[in-house]
Amino acid sequence: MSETWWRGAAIYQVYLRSFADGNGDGIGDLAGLRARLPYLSDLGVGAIWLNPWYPSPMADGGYDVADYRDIEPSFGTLAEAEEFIAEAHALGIKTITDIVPNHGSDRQKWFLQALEAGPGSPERERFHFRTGRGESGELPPNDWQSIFGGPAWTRIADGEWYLHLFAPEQPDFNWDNPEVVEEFHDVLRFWFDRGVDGIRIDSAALLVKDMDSLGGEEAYTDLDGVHDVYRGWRRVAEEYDDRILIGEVWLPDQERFAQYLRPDEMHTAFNFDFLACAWDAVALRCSIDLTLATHIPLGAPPTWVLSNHDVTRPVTKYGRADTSFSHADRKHGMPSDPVLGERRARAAALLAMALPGGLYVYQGEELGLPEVEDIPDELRQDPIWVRSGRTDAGRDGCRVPLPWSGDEPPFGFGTGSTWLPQPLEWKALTAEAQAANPTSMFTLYRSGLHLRRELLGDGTLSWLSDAQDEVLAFRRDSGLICVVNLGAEPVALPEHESILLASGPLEGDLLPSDTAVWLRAV
Ligand code: TEU
Ligand code: CA
Repeated sequence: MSETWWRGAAIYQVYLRSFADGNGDGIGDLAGLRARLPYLSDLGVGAIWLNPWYPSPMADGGYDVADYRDIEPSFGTLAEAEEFIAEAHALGIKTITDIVPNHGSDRQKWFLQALEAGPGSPERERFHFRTGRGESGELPPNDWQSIFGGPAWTRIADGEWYLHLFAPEQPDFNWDNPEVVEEFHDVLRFWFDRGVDGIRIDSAALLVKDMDSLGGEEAYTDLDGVHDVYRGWRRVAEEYDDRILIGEVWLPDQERFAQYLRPDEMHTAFNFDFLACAWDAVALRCSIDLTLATHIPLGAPPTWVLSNHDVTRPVTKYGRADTSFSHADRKHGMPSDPVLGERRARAAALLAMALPGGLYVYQGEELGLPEVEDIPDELRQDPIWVRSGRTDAGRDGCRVPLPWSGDEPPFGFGTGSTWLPQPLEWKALTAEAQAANPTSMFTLYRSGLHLRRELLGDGTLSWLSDAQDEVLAFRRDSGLICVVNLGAEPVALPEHESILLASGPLEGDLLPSDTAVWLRAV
């Protein structure tokens, strides 16, 4: 693949602890992933992005990193990670790993040293330690709130407080400290030296803080200094051939978002606007146009994300009366029609796959897994569940171990019971059952991803429908036409030479409601 492999790639997201278990302890691992590489190759993905695979106490599913230069023992060893990278390369699949720069684990060596070294020490300067307010410092230094709920400050034994934008087990690094900057350059080189092709940058718009600010997002989101960090990272990436930086940049303002894609910063970033958008033709058209207008002038490929490990599974989301998504309201418990949800999720998949640029597929999306909403309370692991005062069920429901084969749990995931329970109904959704079924979600994804390699990916589109239509129709550079009917009534297909793929059955020459089709133009 060329230097621009990533511009149109389909990147498959592996949440390792729920992908496949190689040693029977109920936790996914590198052995399980390596054994399933042929599955990913057959599915037709160009790259694999793995959520954090480093040693971690798992207070936030691995986003609390205890050692940036090693592998979590329950996942395997560094040697196995290197073998995995080589095996993926042999299949033409790139590897992307996740770097978490905003915060480390409270068990990470620097934080332990900071606790030991005491107030005023250079070790504490690598974090945000402060004295508290009130007569004896019993009140936090300011009123900033954690993104997971509750105060963003925790007090330690000697009376100082430290800042954590997420859980208390995730102390924030001080990005004004040159040692922090240097350390992460070195971590990037560590993984690039081991053959990693790309880095996904966690919570990329945070990092730099204005400690004098009263709080709210503007105190720690998208401050100007953060761009210096990524300019430095880009220079490191360019010491190597063909390595990329992918930002997790949640910013509603597209102009601010675009700043991260300047030629001396990140190569690409997730487009969450599309993910958050409701199943509505006018809204989707708006989101697509805005995305294209943001990316094309910068020369950056747009990206399309239908789901990830932080959001509600698409078949559940699209089966609800309100089909939009926001972190502020996950709509847990809102009824969802599974038939309608699957129908729309299939159409959405063909839409996202046909759009110009890069595509992200989160494990299980290709199996049409629903959100698991009835996980017993005592088994829930997401810190959001506890920190929100149990008002937000959190993200465990999209992180349940995958069903691979067989009639009962653990459905070929491994041999032992899984770390989150799998619903019995997943019998019908195993990869094995779906691979044998020509109309399954898996078969749709596999066909779509293979055709996409040939005919889609990076490039441009021209609209055939109007901005106010209930039908989205566009033509790609290769002559492929994608039509999605979001209206209630069937519509006539445009003139075409042949039908390449459809998300559901057609009614003769009519495209039914909530259905998408790929056509070869005449
Ligand atoms: O997420 C960053 C983030 O701010 C949101 O996606 C967050 O999960 C959401 O606002 C909660 O409602 C990244 C990771 O993707 C996520 O899994 C981690 O928990 C988070 O960073 C902290 O590292
Ligand atoms: Ca295991």
